[in-house]
Amino acid sequence: MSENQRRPITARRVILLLVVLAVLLVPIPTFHTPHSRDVVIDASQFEYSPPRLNINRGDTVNVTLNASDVVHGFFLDGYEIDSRVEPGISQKFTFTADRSGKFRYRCSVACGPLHPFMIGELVVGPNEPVWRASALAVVAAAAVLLGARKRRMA
Ligand SMILES: [Cu+2]
Repeated sequence: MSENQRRPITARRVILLLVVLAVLLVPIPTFHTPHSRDVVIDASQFEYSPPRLNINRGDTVNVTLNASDVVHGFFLDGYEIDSRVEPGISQKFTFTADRSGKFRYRCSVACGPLHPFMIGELVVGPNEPVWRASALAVVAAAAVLLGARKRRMA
């Protein structure tokens, strides 16, 4: 190859090189293995603490339910979990967060005038490492396709 046949360094080539370097150098995360999560929920007139739970899909959730004043209930929409808790006597139950989305938990025992407003929210989200691995795979595929197209055009 003579001097005047050398390919010019284009912005596209630099980007392709950077993408390839990113794919090679950024460590590929291991896929999320479901975890076991221990959660303590305190029920009192007329709220749950915490009012919102964020859980990764696939996780096993071990709930300890406490009541600090009167008898309360805990009904989790979408998972059909119903529990009743008396003050001083904790209730424990376990479920697998196998459905993504937002689910309300609400009191299922008439505990006072504002009982209908005793509501919390469970958010079952996707696993972030899975999304990151998928994004890296897409970037790698795009780099391969761009490289193939460049070679065809050359
Ligand atoms: Cu209630």
